[in-house]
Amino acid sequence: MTKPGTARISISLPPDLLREFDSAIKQMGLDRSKAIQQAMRNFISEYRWEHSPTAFTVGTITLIYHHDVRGLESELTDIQHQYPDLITSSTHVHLDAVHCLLVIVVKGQAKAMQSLASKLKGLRGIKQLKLTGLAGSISAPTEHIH
Ligand code: NI
Repeated sequence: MTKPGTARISISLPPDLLREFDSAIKQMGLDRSKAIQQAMRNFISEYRWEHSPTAFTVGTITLIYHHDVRGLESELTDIQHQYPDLITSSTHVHLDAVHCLLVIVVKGQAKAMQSLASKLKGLRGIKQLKLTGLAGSISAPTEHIH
């Protein structure tokens, strides 16, 4: 899509909500159109993420763990090796003497991401884990075949 064009809409909403919205987007440096577009994309993305487990999506799994828990690092690696097509890259940051941050970038089906995240979450020594999926941001690979 090179020139998407523009559609104009008119909406009704409570004045208080509009005031809060305008105040928030002003702090973010966004105009109403840009802010509503982002909000709509997030809304759609969230819906698809929850209702289309087979949808093609991108996301990240971010976790903080204790690196000195025996066997944990090798279990983390073993589990990631079960998802070679899903994982595109990962970054490891040594946070302090005992904590590590691992960010895994994933691309594929939502249900595969959820499966990977839940396997990692179950390991002893994981302090926090967050899966963020951004459904609808990109096309599934098969759609690129003409
Ligand atoms: Ni580390």
